[in-house]
Amino acid sequence: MTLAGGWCWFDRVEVLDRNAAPRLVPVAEVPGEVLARLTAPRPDFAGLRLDRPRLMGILNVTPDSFSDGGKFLSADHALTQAREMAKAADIIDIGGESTRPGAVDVSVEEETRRTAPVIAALRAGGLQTVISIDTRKSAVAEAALRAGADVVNDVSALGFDADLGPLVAREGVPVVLMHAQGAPATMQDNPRYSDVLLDVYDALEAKVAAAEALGIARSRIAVDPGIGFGKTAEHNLALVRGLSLFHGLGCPILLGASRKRFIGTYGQAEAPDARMPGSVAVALAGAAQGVQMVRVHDAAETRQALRLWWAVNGGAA
Ligand code: HH2
Repeated sequence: MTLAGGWCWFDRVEVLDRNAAPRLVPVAEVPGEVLARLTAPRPDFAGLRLDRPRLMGILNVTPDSFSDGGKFLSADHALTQAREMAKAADIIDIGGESTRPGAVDVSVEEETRRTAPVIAALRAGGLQTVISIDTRKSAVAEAALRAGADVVNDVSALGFDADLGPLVAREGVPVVLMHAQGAPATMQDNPRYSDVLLDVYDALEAKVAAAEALGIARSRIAVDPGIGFGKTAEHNLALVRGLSLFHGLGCPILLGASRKRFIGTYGQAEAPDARMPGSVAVALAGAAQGVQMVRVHDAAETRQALRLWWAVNGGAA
């Protein structure tokens, strides 16, 4: 069977149960509706076909992001970086508020001032790459959409600002719903799960249902396990290992592991900008499980790695 109409296949399914050991069963034993969710080709996302892994390049227009904070705060630097990234990325994700552990909140005015003019300038300059706005706030998202953004990427999965879901529904734009446990300021204080993979799955399932109830079509929703958002290094590793489970939600999956702390932990790379190789390794691990989109700082390097991974595995040209 083909996984999500993509480039991976399977002939068995692992059944996970909170109260029993995992067991492998042949596809013939899998209920029809579960199999349909796992196999159905995903609709295009923001006009992108999901028949191969897509790259989302990160552009943080912030003074304090954990990895690229302060580097692209001036409009000139942001524009240069976005144009450079567009050579390798399918989507450019623009954010004006750091959500790193312990980050402080930014006002709507400041976040809008950082992001909307950059998006407008990119569009005025003729850039056609899909742009997502990385925000939890409806006013910031609205200004970004007016300026030419195509996608809303919300690390709170529409849980922070009650007006953001209705805005997404009204505008008919695609949205990324990311799982997070707790608010950025405190989320790394002793995060706990009974079973991290199943807890995140169930939480995302509820978020997708809530979004649908607001009138957001499932075909416009992508899900993201939220690496590093209220998770220990072990939690992150368990989520990356079990990524293919999330295909059961019937939505495209986005994975954002780039340069995060667990890459430093397992990769023995203290400085965030020394974590590119480990980030590429995790992006390839995602591609191997059929993850349709990976969010990265190092777009050119990840693109090269994905091209080779694709060619070696016999992917279509
Ligand atoms: N991670 C960050 C921000 N936005 N969005 C999605 N969908 N998935 C993620 O994993 C994700 C995200 C945090 O990383 P970064 O933007 O590099 O840092 P900061 O929040 O410090 O700006």
